Amino acid sequence: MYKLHYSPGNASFAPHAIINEVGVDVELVMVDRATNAQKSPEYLKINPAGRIPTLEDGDLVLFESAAICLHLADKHPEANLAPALGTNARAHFYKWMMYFTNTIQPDVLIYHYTARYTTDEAGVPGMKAGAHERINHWFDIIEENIGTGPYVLGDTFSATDIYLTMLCRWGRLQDPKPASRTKIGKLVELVLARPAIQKTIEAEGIKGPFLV
Ligand SMILES: N[C@@H](CCC(=O)N[C@@H](CS)C(=O)NCC(=O)O)C(=O)O
Repeated sequence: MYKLHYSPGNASFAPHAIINEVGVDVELVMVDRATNAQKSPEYLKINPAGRIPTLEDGDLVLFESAAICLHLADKHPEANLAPALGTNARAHFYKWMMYFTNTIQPDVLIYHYTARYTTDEAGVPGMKAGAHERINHWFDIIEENIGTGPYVLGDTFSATDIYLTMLCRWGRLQDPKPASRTKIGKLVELVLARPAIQKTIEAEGIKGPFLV
């Protein structure tokens, strides 16, 4: 049984959805962001970065959402959430996971938490506008480079599709919305139709349209 420290719709969403895709039991521990529980001394012992999520898997305590996703995909090969090691498909899988977590995610964080990234309050609107532009460009790159789909890796569903769907939710305030792009929109629709994803949305208590 896994223990996942989460907050609804946060970076814990992808690991949570993967756990549900795999079909194993999970104990969900809500991290109360209203009280900044992610910065409490107790939580910092398992996640020194003070961020959500953290996964406990027996003796293993893991932070960083993408790392948790990769670990879960590796641990449950029967769920086919990652292509075989050493294949070209696996290389593309790594590329997209890193692109999502390393290129898009930091700009989404800058967009949502702009004031944290500067000591110059007057520069906040400009920084936010810059992040907005870059995020749109990053999503355009996905749209133009994921091939014929319907998934990130072609006709095979993988953990990358779940991660991208989570990023589309975070980017829903963008103009245009990430999922308004043809291929991304179709992909996200397929992901959201999956029972495991619906189960995750329900378990996290996410109300209303996922992408609006
Ligand atoms: N690189 C980290 C970032 C996680 C992250 O930024 N989580 C946000 C929620 S989506 C968070 O913990 N925010 C609260 C805070 O930074 O205090 C990961 O992917 O796990």
